[in-house]
Amino acid sequence: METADRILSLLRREPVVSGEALSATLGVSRAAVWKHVEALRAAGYVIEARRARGYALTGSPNRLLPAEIARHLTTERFGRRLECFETIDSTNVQAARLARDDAPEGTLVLAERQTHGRGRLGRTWVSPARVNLYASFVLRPRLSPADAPQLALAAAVAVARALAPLAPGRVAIKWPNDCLLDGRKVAGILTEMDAEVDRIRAVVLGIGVNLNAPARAFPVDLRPTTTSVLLATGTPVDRPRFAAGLCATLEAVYDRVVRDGFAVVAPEWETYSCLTGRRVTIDCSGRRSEGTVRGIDPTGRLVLDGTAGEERIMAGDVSIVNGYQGLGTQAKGSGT
Ligand code: BT5
Repeated sequence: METADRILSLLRREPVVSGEALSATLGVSRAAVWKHVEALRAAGYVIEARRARGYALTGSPNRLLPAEIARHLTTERFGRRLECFETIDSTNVQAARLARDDAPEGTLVLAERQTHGRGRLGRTWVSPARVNLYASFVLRPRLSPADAPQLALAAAVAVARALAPLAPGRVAIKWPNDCLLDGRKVAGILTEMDAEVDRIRAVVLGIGVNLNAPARAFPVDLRPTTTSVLLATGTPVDRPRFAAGLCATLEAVYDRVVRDGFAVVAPEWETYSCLTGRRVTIDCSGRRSEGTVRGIDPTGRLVLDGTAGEERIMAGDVSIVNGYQGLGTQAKGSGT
């Protein structure tokens, strides 16, 4: 552990710690302690100097700093190896680089801001600085490449589980893997795969969640269909705690899906689905289907009562015929 991290953990144990005690415990000079305290303050920690008594930690930054995330981490693998960037092109691009360099499963890349945040099919993910979560995980599932889309569906369940306690009963999943809050998009998922014909080398699972973004952070044309947790609930999210919580829900859901298949989380997925029973149109690479959504099958395909009978659809963009407003789900609690 670095000296600054050790200072933080000592300050967390006692209301006030003297400079002398810090210097003796850490085996560094008082001047060095002071220098580290100054650096921690610059990083956003509120450390008060109490005259004749010492230092008191009275506030932590709402920033994606490794030490802040590690404090809340309860996982075995997910987030244990962690890279945090102030600015990056795309966390998915960096995670893919790490994957090629043999990064272990669960390796996590986070950034405070993305200059080229990516959505699916070449679309853009708006990534304002220091307010949201931009996360990419390296996964090495023992699944056939054909089953990889199930990972994105599973990730949507993990994101919904992480969000549900912040806005109970208001979080929904829109197939395949958008997360909505009060019917507006709050999170998106992008999976990218490096595979041979019959074997996955790595999957990069990218997750963007709008946590504390104000409305002005989004382009005007996106505002009617977009939200953040802060915008929807009025309560700011503790971002490092949320990041660690997402690692936990993801590890739990992912391990089950890889072991037993998507079918085991499909019922939970359904409790969040805002599409079941709705009339939709689905655009699947230029091919359009229309019908009423019946649900999801055990492999993650959307089951549609279409004009020409039942259809099972693997991927596509869904539009709800009567619009998004008033979309609810059957999920009432945290979904755990
Ligand atoms: C997605 O694409 O929803 C996947 C987004 C994945 C983003 C994460 S962030 C961390 C990691 N690194 C990356 O570079 N990407 C991943 P798609 O379903 O194609 O939705 C994209 C569309 O959502 C855009 O065309 C906009 O209409 C809308 N959009 C863009 N930014 C948004 C935002 N911040 N919040 C809500 N909607 C947004």
